[in-house]
Amino acid sequence: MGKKANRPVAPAPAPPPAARKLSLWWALPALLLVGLVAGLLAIGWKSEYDPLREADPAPPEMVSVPGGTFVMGRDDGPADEAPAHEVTVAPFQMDATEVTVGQFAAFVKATKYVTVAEREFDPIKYPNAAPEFRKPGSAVFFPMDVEPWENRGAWWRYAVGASWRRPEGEGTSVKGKKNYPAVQIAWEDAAAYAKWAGKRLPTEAEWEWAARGGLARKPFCWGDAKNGDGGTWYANAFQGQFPARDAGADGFAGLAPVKSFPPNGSGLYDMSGNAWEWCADWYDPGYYAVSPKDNPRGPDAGTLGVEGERQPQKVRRGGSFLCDDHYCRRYLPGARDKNPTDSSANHTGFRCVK
Ligand SMILES: [Ca+2]
Repeated sequence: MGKKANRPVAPAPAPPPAARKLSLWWALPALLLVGLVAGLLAIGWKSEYDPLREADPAPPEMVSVPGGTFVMGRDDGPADEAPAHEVTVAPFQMDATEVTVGQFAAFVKATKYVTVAEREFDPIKYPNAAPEFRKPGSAVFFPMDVEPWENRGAWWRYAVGASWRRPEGEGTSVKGKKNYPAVQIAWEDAAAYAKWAGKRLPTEAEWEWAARGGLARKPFCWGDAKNGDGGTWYANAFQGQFPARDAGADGFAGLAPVKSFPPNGSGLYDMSGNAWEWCADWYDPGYYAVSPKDNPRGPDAGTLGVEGERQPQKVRRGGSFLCDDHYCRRYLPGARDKNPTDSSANHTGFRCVK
């Protein structure tokens, strides 16, 4: 009995081998995974934000835009272009041209996407819409003999049936225009295309850096010469008396096929004129005063009521075939414009980056 009493207490039974295996099974791979993700994030973060990193080779429809630092905006122009401020942008790739009708048609064919302009009227979203806006359609430019400053925007009409397929409304088409920029594109249409194409819309800073094509603080994407000086046309804009009659001295009254004018220093076509191009950024007229220096991505939201905005707006850049030197000079690389995300018109398209 005494022997029995002095027997050492048996150790607690070991956990079954299966349980021990299970705990080791997740612990080691989990640690490795955490380490791997942290490492990849660190590399990705560094490469995305390093302006000196070499640009990746571009696919055929895109060009590589190197990173760099430039002066964005100006102090002697419209209030929303001030203050001039230094911005650094990392390298990226940009579509050499505005997204064409042919490219947009491929997207629609693949996805059955319906653009904002083609959608049935939504009385819940737009309870106060006037009767004429209650059919699918979009804004179309109609020439008229008015003094533009006293009749701002009077030349825009809502055309029933206008869409990227029928840019000027019922009875018009894009037949034979595969190489024209796709227009009547709302911001959300552009964003949907970009996502499908594995791309994204450019930030406003990327857009302006690319538009300047390596030229520092020049008024135009191509330098100092005025459009048409010496008979050389650099951009598809408006000649003649705006908005009554586009004389088309640059060869086009209205849109032009992409690549109809020479590229800028970055190898990009139509960064000035032809069609407005949507950017990723929300619009805030005071953003330049608070913009970070490195890779600015715009404010968190669009402003309301600052300039009479009833909806938050996204930035668009580059001007269009309707720009001229008297009324709309916004075909300059630093000029800004904006519109609500659901708005479209026959002078507004886009291009993508990645
Ligand atoms: Ca023109």
